Amino acid sequence: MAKSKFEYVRNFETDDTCLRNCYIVVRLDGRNFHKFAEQHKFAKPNDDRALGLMTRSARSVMEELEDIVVAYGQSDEFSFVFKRSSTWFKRRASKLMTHVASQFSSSYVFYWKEFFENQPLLYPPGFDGRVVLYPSNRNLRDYLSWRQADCHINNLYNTVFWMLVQRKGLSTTQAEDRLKGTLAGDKNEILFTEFGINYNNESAVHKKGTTLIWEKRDETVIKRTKLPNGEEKDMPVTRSRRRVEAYHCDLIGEQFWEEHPDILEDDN
Ligand code: DGT
Ligand code: MG
Ligand code: MG
Ligand code: MG
Ligand code: MG
Repeated sequence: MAKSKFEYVRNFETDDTCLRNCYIVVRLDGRNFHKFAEQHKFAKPNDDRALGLMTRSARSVMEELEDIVVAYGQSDEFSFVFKRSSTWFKRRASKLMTHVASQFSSSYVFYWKEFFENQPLLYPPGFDGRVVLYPSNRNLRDYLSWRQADCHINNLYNTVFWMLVQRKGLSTTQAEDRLKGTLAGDKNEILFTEFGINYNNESAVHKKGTTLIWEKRDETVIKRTKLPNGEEKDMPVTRSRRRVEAYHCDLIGEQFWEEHPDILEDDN
């Protein structure tokens, strides 16, 4: 095809190919969700409808896009990890990030009603995205550990904070002052002695966030099958199906990675 004289403008595009052999992580975060949560009356500190919708949207990202091996979400954020050897969109950072962000955002709106039956969506939410490359399994695991530690720290803080406000009637400023300088142990102690709450028994989704991975499951369906003698018969047929499974488990220790050895590719 003949080139037009305008064709040269293509050379202004910059190369944003992600370095080979690295895990590509795309992290999305809700834009100004402090306000979004207020306006849509999210429960405090954790709204299970909101968390469910985040997870549903992340599932759609994994199912619709290629090569995402694990995703981790908490609060208004979700991280998506592309497999090391992915060549999807020639590893172009902008393509990967924008596909993730747009698929997630449209899903968030599309599935809104399934989670918020009586709460209308008041305005279109947005999500920012960033791409980070991790060259080793250790770095990638430390990245996920960092996000999960963040989930834990915030959830412990928010759980005590809202107990002090909602149950004890403290103002938000008073609750802030009360918690200033406290360590995790102090917060656990306040929860236990003042509210009879053992933090360990709080729900796993709130403490650990949500991890999505692909799993193979055998699925048996009954199928009408033609026998060699021409007769038809209902026969069970078992197929191995890949589906996205959600976990609310610890990612920091070894166990999860030992139980799911297919997520990471060997370092070398
Ligand atoms: P950004 O990300 O810089 O545009 O600003 P924000 O406001 O999204 O800040 P961020 O992402 O650091 O913090 C997340 C906000 O979302 C935080 O203010 C609390 C809110 N949020 C997230 N999940 C829940 C929830 O389940 N319940 C409530 N009440 N709020 C939530
Ligand atoms: Mg922020
Ligand atoms: Mg945010
Ligand atoms: Mg956030
Ligand atoms: Mg196109």
